Amino acid sequence: MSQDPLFSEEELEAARVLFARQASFLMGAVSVDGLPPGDLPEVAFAGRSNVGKSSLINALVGHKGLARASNEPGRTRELNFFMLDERLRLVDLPGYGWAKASKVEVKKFQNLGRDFLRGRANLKRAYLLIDARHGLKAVDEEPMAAFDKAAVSYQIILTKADKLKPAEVEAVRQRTEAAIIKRPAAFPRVLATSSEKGHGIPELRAEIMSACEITL
Ligand SMILES: Nc1nc2c(ncn2[C@@H]2O[C@H](COP(=O)(O)OP(=O)(O)O)[C@@H](O)[C@H]2O)c(=O)[nH]1
Ligand SMILES: [Mg+2]
Repeated sequence: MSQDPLFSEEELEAARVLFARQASFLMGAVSVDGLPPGDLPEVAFAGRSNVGKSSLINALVGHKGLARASNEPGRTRELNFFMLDERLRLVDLPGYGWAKASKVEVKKFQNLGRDFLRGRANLKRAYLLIDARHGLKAVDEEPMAAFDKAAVSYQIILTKADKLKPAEVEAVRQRTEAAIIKRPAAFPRVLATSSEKGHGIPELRAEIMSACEITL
């Protein structure tokens, strides 16, 4: 896939080293009253249920069971915090677009996500995951509007790139970049990833390291 190199070899290597360090599940929160202190930089992952949020977190830290372990029923409806190297936290936001969730439940996840975004000064960036096979859908409008409203800088990540041909991924990537051009808080660049094959993972690690202003 023809993504121009964004980071130097040194930056990619530093990010690899950082993400190879100790990663652990910290806690799940069902309301913003029970959050960890805002003393460390955080990045959050949002997207429809099944888009690949937990798999992406696992791929980033090279630890297959990390996010999966917190994936028991119920857990996917919480804010899940993962600690990396005692220096930053990865936050798995509740999935949206649940076909079977009631309206009341949907509202609850939305409120939890929204309250978190609004009040989290140490949230450095949000990543909105979109299935590369589907591209942006009407259902993704809601989180984008929430990020724009809360002025949380966010970047769109295409997931499951291995399910398409490289040229198809590139077409979706460019189409998605064109679609978000006027979004005030959206990062203009869309990154294609595959948690399965590792595509785009080194670059995403470097993006996160840079967003959190971490140096080794
Ligand atoms: N082929 C492929 N499958 C993936 C990838 N990422 C996730 N999946 C699959 O998609 C399904 C949902 O993934 P999961 O990480 O649980 O999604 P979540 O609900 O957003 O946390 C699982 O069956 C994963 O194995 C990927 O990069 N490539
Ligand atoms: Mg999950």
